[in-house]
Amino acid sequence: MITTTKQLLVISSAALLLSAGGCKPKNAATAVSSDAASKAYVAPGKYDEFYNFVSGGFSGQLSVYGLPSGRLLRVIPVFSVDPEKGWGYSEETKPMLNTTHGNVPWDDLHHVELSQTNGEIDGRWVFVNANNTPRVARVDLKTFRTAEIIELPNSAGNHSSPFITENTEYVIAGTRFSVPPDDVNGDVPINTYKKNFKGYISFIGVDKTSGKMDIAFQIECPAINFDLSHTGKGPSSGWFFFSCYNTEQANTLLEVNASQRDKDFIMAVNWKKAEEYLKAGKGKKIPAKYVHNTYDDKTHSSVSEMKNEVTVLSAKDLKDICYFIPCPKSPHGCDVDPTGEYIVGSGKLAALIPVFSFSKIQSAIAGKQFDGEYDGIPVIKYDAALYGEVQKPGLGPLHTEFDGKGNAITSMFVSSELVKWNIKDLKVLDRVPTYYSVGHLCIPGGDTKKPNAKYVIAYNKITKDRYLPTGPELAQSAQLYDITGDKMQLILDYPTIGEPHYAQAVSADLIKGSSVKFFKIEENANPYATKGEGNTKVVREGNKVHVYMTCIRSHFTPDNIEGIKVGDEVYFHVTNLEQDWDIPHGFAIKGANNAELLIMPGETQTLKWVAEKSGIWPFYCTDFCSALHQEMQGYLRVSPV
Ligand code: CUK
Ligand code: CUA
Repeated sequence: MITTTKQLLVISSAALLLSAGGCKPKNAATAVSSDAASKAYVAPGKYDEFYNFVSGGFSGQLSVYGLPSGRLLRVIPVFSVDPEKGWGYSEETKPMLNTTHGNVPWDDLHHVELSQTNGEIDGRWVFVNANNTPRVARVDLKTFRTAEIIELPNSAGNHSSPFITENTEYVIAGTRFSVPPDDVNGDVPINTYKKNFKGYISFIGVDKTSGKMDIAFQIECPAINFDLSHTGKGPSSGWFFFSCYNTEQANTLLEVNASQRDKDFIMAVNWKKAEEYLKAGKGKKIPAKYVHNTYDDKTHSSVSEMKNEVTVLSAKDLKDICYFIPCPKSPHGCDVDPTGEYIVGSGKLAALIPVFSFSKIQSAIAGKQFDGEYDGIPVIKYDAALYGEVQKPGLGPLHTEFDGKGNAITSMFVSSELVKWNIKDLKVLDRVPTYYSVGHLCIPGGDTKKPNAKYVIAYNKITKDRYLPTGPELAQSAQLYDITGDKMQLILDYPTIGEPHYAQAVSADLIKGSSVKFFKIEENANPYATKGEGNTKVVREGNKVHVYMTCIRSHFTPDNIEGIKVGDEVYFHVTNLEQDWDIPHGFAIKGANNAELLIMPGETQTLKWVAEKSGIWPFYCTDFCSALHQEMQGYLRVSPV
């Protein structure tokens, strides 16, 4: 969540005022289940039941945990370089981080969304967003690697993403900052915000078979900040819901400006209707530059492509694709229940949780129960859309997930707790403390049609005294609760990598069977692949020297390289000849300032290295691969020109 210190002050003073809600945290002992250890215990050699994909926040990475053990299984670099995976250093992986701003090897990853078929997780891909330089990535769950990254034009800050439709037709992304569109000169006074700034929503089409993304179209909306979103399902299929803040359209968000209004909005988007308008030719092509990067598992390399235009629909001109619904005080989470009928808005500064009804929204639209328009977009009357309010749920409601048994669980940032409530009668059923200040929460499948409600996991913003001290900062923390009974029971704490915003979990059975164990060497289509030690060679082209090298337990071929001159650019094209699971080799050379390679079995990766000084330069394998790993080394000689 994005909260300034000032806002926090406002929230905590609200907390003091509102603390009559009876949500004082119980002490930890009562929250911990008496048989917690056995519930979280996965015996050595046994597999976990769930994969948990957890946002790494400002680490730019995605981490993968096993549940219920809380074991860290893997960290997947997405918007970051990562020495442990050799990601972003090789010539093959570098282009993945290209943008219109050059190579951007960092970002702030917030949300995680698993691909779905018929509204259920299908275990094929996981989509994640970059909040800073607006991008969406697709991670392939066969390889657990980033397969694709697409930049979003007309956007700045990509918080409200990636949220997907029931059959992964689209990944949807709303801009956090409204900005002047890319095709106009953006050099305008900031206080002309209302006039010159716009809020764009991107609809990224996803190919059913390959998963390949491209921007299908964008909807141009008034200058507003999109925060979070969720797709409709069942009756609300074809719709999308966004939380929006700053409906004051203030260009400075000091709270005097941004919290003037009693209510901000949820924006309901009829994307099926938008598709019809597109087909009818109502879209306008506008110039917009964005970069699209794809990694290919056959060439083991990535390509960057520059795109130049995007098709835009205007919400204002078309009138009936977007509707605003008032939602109390700075809505954050915007969550749709498994039936698709109920839409839960969570106003961070509100002392209640409004639940909207999709069928009421439809009747309100049909009967034009509007409270006028906001920048050309109809505003549905609050009461006309409202199903009801959860009263005094706790303080600082942020996000809601569903158990599939008619209940919702909402995270309360200010009162540090998870609150379970019934969707039909809106009564609070249970509450448990979190340690501390929970942000997102996750139930496996908890935002789909079919939740698998065995656990809920709280992702906390503050750790404080939960772990052994590690200096001024502690790892952020996740907490696992058993929710099979009426009462939620804490069973495990586990640290996370970076800030865990959203996370999703899925039954391991959906993924583990199709995991790639190695790449077939005969299918390796990297132009620099060497498919046998007999084919290794050193080729000079001017001052570029290509070393076609192989590695296999436990040697490099060639391992003595001469004939390199000062000033040469040396490209080590290293092919790992192993055809066995979990036998990567590494490659590093003394003084390499762009780090190392890590080459998976059957793969080729290239390290560029400039020979700056004459002398002898040792190289070696960085990944312990056999009893003779230490012997896996070689020398390169550089001579004066
Ligand atoms: S956000 Cu972090 S707690 Cu970026 Cu989804 Cu709500
Ligand atoms: Cu190869 Cu160590």
